Amino acid sequence: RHQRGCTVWFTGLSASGKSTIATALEQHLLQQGLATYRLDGDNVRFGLNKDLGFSEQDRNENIRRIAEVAKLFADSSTIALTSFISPYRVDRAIARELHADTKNVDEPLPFIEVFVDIPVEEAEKRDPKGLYKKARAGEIKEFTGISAPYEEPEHPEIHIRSDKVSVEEAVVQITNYLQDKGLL
Ligand code: GGZ
Repeated sequence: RHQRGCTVWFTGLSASGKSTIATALEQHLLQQGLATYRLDGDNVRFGLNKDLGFSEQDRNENIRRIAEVAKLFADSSTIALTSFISPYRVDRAIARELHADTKNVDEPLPFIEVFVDIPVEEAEKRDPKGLYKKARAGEIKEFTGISAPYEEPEHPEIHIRSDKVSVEEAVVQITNYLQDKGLL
């Protein structure tokens, strides 16, 4: 049977574990022989979106472009995994609507929002890159969770408490969901 594409959209604070979970999920899917592609800061913010910073407007455009690219991957029957903070509800709604829109593709593409939920205090304790520390010191402006908003998803398809479950458990939670929906 031919693989169906979809977009698994991770959202959460810096240091919430989005990229770690997305990478583990990618490994799992590749081992199953499934086509998958991960979009994250390293391959998008330094390339396609290198003209964008972290103002509200730039984040809107960052997310819009990522959603368009993820949709193309999904349309090519690939499982697209996106791992960006995507702090604004309206931007995630636009990404979702884009996947439902069939103007430029044959059929609606499934969009699965995964909220990687961690209290900001826990993310700040982790602070693997020292960014929260810099944000507190005022060296980074408009830092999500400190001096810029993070609007929590109200109805994500999947909710992961990343300070309470292991990466492996999170991967199982997501693959169970995808299996239930006939996407694996
Ligand atoms: C939030 C920032 C900022 C500001 C640089 N606010 O932990 P990281 O380093 O590797 O992940 C963060 C990443 C966020 O980029 P996104 O493209 O995911 O953001 S958004 O979806 O809001 O457009 C962090 C780093 O970039 N970073 N400055 N001010 N994170």
